[in-house]
Amino acid sequence: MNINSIFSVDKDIFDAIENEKLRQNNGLELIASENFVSTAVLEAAGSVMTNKYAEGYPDKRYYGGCEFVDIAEKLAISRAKELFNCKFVNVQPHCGSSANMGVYKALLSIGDVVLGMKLDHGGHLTHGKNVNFSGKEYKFYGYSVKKECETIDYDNVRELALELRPKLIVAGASAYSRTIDFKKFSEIAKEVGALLMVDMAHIAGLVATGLHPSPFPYADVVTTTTHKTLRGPRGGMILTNSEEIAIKIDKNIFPGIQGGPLMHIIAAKAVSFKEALKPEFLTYQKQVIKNAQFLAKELEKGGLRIVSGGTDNHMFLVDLSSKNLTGKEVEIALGKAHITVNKNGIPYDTQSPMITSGIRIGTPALTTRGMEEEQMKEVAEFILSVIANIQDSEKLSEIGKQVNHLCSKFPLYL
Ligand code: DSN
Repeated sequence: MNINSIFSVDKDIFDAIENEKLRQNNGLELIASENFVSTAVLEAAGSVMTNKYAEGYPDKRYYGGCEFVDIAEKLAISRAKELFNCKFVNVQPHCGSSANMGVYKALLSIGDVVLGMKLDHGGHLTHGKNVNFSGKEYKFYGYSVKKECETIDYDNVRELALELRPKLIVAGASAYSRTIDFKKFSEIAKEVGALLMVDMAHIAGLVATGLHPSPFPYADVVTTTTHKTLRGPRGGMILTNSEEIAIKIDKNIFPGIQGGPLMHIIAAKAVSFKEALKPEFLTYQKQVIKNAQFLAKELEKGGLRIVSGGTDNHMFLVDLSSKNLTGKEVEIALGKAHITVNKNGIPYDTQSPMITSGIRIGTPALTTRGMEEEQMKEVAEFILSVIANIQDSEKLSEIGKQVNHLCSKFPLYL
């Protein structure tokens, strides 16, 4: 048995990991869908459970030797049920896309009509984009946000639903900073005889702590990732209160679309759910929202337009068009100053998705580091200064040093 460390086995990967650790440590991570897991979650994700095949579900496996991975999966399920107050949970989806695929396969037939949020209005690739399996296999139609206030146009959702009679309505977003009215979605779904799926991937941590209204009891089925605001390992999960739907979901995840579950990741999910059940997690999520609202205000004071005028959650979009800048160039310039964001289309964007007029900013990761409003003020100053000096490489590297200094006061994984 080779018990050598990664350092002696594979120096290239060792270096890549160390450099990634340094990058995470030294820079400001503002990607709204990213976070930093605890050492306990990291340990479970890097554990020997990666070695185990466990096709099937707890106590009903196709392999022997599953007694300990069964403990992990049962704990992940029971903790998720407690966290989200629901009856059935499947913790096996490898990611958010497989969770969504599992639901579509369980509830739809190829070619069925589905209504989801337009990607360029804040939706997700798996909510019907034509280049994605969802848009290829099902007839997805997109609902919009209103042009004047950039919030979901529920009248448009209802009109489309009445006209198209979808089998499923998908609520949930990847780039939407306002509270989503799940009750309204469910009223529309009921009116047209559709099922309602909520993809709460971005806001799962807020839902778990009651800071965003829960999709239950309104949704028939809920999907999420586990690594965003929920602060678990990368992965997906499906939740429902309907036994009939749960049975279909289980069959469609395994053996439908996946083989052996990632037991090390399921163990890490269980650890993160235990953490999320603690009172400190509520304090953390409250600070995530406070930081996002404070940062958005500071950027607004500095002359940037915030899409929809602010945020109710962990993220917001910045419209750069009045500065005659694109999301692409600002993402690159911020990167030079060790600030990581992603370019993002804004509603009714005139730029292509590879260029965009906006950037998306989220506070879950910086809040995990312990940063609060005082630091958000500095972060806003850094961002505004990068934008004001976008062509000045020397200034960008000077800001980068200030960023490193701020980060050194909030160390990660040391
Ligand atoms: N969930 C997306 C994001 O918000 O970054 C990626 O698929």
